[in-house]
Amino acid sequence: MKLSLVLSTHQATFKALAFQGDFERNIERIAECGYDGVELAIRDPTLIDSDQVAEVIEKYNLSVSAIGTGQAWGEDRLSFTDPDSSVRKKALERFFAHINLANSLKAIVIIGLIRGIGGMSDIKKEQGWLVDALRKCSEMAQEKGIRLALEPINRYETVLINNATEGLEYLERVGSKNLGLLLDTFHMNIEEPSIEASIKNCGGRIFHFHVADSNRWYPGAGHLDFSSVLKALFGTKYEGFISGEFLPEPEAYLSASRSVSYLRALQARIE
Ligand code: LER
Ligand code: MN
Repeated sequence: MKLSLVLSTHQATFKALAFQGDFERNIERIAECGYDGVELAIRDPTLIDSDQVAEVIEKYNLSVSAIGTGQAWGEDRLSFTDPDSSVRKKALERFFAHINLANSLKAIVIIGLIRGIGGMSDIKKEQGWLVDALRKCSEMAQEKGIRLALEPINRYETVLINNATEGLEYLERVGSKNLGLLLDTFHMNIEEPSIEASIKNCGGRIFHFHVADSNRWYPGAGHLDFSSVLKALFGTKYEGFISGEFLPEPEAYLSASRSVSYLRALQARIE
């Protein structure tokens, strides 16, 4: 089981991030907690020096599990479904820069809220723009051998792709082998009739996995049955990272290290 933790390279308004602030110090602490990798939430790849980032991550023997792109929406309001075609174009250009960065860091690229929250125009139009953008992104990523992970996100954050079934429908419509799903236990707890059944149903289309408990604290701090969730995930032969995306509560380092101990103890009991 490979564990990673989401780390934002810059200050962000999104709160479910254990660490923010000094980059090297955070990488050091993530390694100390026993993680194998780090998921980098990056608003704009031009704001970072990718060689320097890679050097620091390598120094602490970590790898990059994935690149998160949601801050392009969260901070800059760029989305694939904005009614303004110039904004949609800018969102695609931004995502292409994320793909280029992922190429040098050997990571998956996440499609979360960069798709937009929907409801800004006719829903059919938005769905069409989204399929079109997903095709363009998959095509560009395919050329570089990069995999993309589309994340179903709960209804309180977007009306576009709330659950695993809708996620699978989009994969069908786009039809690219390098486009899969990112399942997040926090969203699944809200939207899926059965988290385990949905994991099983997505099977080999799961490219990345986010963990947070029912209250979006670290796994073990809420009422989700992670033993059963992990069993279902391992049952799909998933070999990717299990990435912690949770609130820094009661404190960043504590939440990060409690998540590792809890998940590793569960894994030992499952095997
Ligand atoms: C991002 O991975 C996520 O889970 C969303 O809740 C971001 O808004
Ligand atoms: Mn997530």
